[in-house]
Amino acid sequence: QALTTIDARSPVPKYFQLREILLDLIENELTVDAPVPSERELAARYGLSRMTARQAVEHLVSEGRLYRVQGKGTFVARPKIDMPLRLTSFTEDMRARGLTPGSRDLGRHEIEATVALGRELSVEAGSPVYVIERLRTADGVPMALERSHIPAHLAPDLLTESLVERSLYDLLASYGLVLDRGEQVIEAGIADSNDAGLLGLAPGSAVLLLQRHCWAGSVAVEYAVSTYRADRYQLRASLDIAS
Ligand code: 16G
Repeated sequence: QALTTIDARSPVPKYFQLREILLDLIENELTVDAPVPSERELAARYGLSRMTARQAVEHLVSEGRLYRVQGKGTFVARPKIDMPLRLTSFTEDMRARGLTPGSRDLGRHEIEATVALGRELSVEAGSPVYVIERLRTADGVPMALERSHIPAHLAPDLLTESLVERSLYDLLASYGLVLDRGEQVIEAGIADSNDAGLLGLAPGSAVLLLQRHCWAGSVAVEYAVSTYRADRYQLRASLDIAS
């Protein structure tokens, strides 16, 4: 069942060759949650040291292609959602993939903008701002926590609307706020125990921290601070030549 063999004379490091073999196995032969051979078996099968086998497996674990269960072994991870960096809503993104989007309401309230929040939304400190916190799900599985901040004067009564079944961007459009420009900052982060609990992750798991600013024309409409599961998402940007 070995797909290829390790070429000892190749300039490609052996662990990398094994990684390729394993990737081929993951993509073409094994299903999600299927066990992969142990490091000992891999080492024996491909004539490698345990160290080399471990290096290849560890690489794939850290990339999120495999996961380990203490005392049980190493298994094939679910492929991540490949999310293009575009100005789309969660609802649109999930539907485009044939997944059912969902939301759990974690809180909706009106606050007074701090100086910092005012700066993000181009409103004066003290201005009323709506905060909408949601747990976003795909086919019922928690994917992300989103905290959207929207200047209250732009969308009066927004908080009376349920956003459990409804897309926030659709709702904003009904106020005439059609988002046409966005900016996003992406950082690596670690889930704290609260966020980990909501996302169904072990505390200390890696997450993607996203901050998004959106505008409708020259009006700043949304400042969103989101936590996405790093084990479920990879982000894709298309790159233009810098002019
Ligand atoms: C996206 C945005 C979020 C926005 C939401 C609206 C990121 C990472 N995500 O998930 O800011 O609030 O879409 O989704 O910026 P909805 O229209 O489905 O409610």
